[in-house]
Amino acid sequence: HPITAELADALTADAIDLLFQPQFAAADGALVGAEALVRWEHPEQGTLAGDALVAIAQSGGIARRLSRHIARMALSAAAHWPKNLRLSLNVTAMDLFDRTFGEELLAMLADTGFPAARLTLEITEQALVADLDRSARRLEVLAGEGIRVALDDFGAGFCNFRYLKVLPLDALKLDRSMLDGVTSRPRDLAVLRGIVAMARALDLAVIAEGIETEAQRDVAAREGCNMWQGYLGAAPLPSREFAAFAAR
Ligand code: G
Ligand code: G
Ligand code: MN
Ligand code: NA
Repeated sequence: HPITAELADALTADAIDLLFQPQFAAADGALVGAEALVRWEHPEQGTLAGDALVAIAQSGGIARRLSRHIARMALSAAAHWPKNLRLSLNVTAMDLFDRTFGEELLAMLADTGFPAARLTLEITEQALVADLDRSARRLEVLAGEGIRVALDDFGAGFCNFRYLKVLPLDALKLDRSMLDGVTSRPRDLAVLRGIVAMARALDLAVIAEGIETEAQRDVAAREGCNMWQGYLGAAPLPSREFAAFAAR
């Protein structure tokens, strides 16, 4: 497949971009960290985002290479951030099932000097379906090193509550569809309330994503979400712009 060869070339040429979307504390609006989001500016196809890139890499047998490249870029950038800021990194099922990914991640933390305690791995529900017990074991090793784990896209797609029982989770990241209607539809608000109550009972932090309006942010904060992320605060930013944003 030609595009997988192009992606391999782009990795070699260091031509893959990593953006950082700010995340804020709900209580006072303070910047608390950023999520790394990968992008590839393809000459003909335009901007390819994370999902597309991961799919191309998987079909070309270079998924491991892409994951390592992203992790290294993200940790290298985050190592220069103010010491109070956290990094969130998306990981796939393949990353979790790959025995060496965890070891390499820990080695990259050591190399870059970014502390494990300031790293959060965002895992999607979909990513776990293949083998939940194996995912749990892999994550427990990383959690033992101080890395936090957030269940991403919660409330969208395939949602299995067994994940909440067996995975070493620290946070739930609510899919933006969970926040869409909270300012206008009582049912949507009731669902948000229920999820936040459940998260509290499980001692999980809650992060609301896709926050686009002040009204949404205010509801999220009032209902007990701990953090939020979305265009209201900032779009995903190139590394230098994020550093400037963090310095303000
Ligand atoms: O901002 P964007 O449209 O790229 O994000 C879409 C989705 O792509 C994210 O929700 C996430 O699931 C995935 N994604 C983005 N960046 C990464 C990445 O660095 N690694 C992986 N595995 N997935 C990513
Ligand atoms: O991996 P995750 O699903 O958390 O990635 C966040 C996704 O949501 C990325 O695709 C990012 O570009 C996108 N995004 C971030 N903020 C907003 C927002 O306020 N509105 C919408 N519609 N999308 C957002
Ligand atoms: Mn994510
Ligand atoms: Na998400």
